[in-house]
Amino acid sequence: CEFNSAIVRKPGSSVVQGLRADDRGNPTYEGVLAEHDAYVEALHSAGVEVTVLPALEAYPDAIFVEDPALVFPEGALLLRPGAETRAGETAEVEPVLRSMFATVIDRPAQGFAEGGDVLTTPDAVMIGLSARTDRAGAEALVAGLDRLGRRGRIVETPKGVLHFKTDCSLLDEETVLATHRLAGSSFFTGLREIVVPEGEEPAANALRVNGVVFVGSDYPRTIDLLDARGYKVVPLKTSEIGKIDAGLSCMSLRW
Ligand code: CIR
Repeated sequence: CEFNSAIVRKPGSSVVQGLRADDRGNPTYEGVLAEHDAYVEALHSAGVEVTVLPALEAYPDAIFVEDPALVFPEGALLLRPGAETRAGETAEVEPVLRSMFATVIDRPAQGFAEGGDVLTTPDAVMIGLSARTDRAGAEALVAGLDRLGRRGRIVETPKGVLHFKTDCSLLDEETVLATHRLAGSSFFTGLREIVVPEGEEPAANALRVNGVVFVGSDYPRTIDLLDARGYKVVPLKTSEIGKIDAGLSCMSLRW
């Protein structure tokens, strides 16, 4: 949960065509831009140095930089997104990562994995199998993590859930915030679980950065709950990016 650096990508106007499981209408470009700006500002305020990459009109989902790569202080790994329209995003972020990291592990020859399916805990890097991350991709990722000296562990993303981290986030070294459908799974043994209140499931994709936790401002009961547990919550608006299935972890790569 301690980060000095982050990469984000400015939204292009094509972002309104981003992928979504249920269509609740397009987000507005101005709305996404405002939410993105506030997010970058919040990262700055949390003490993170943010590199802002230029917009990529050809890839509507490219602001979700978390998905085509995975980064750690010791190196970066290139991934192959399982969403066809997002496959080209890896090549766009690759030169940036090569300029910033001494070690960059190449994209594996086969299999799919997206960073949204990856939750780093003190014990292991958890990789959730999903419609975007298959077994071959997850296994290749475990091998790549091994080269960085990290242990990967393959788990299941609940059915019908976009990414593993759609339903959980790490609040500190001992605590995970999770939806009811994920909490109580055997995945989080050794971690304390805080369950998001029913009806506020998307709040589970929170983001702990240094001393604070970013939480969607549409989820007041989750905010109160975390507040009562002693967390310093920074509420951030996610109503527009939420229409394209995004939460707070997906808009940055952090290390
Ligand atoms: C997608 O479906 O790929 C995007 N519309 C949302 C990606 C969200 N990514 C993430 O949570 N890591």
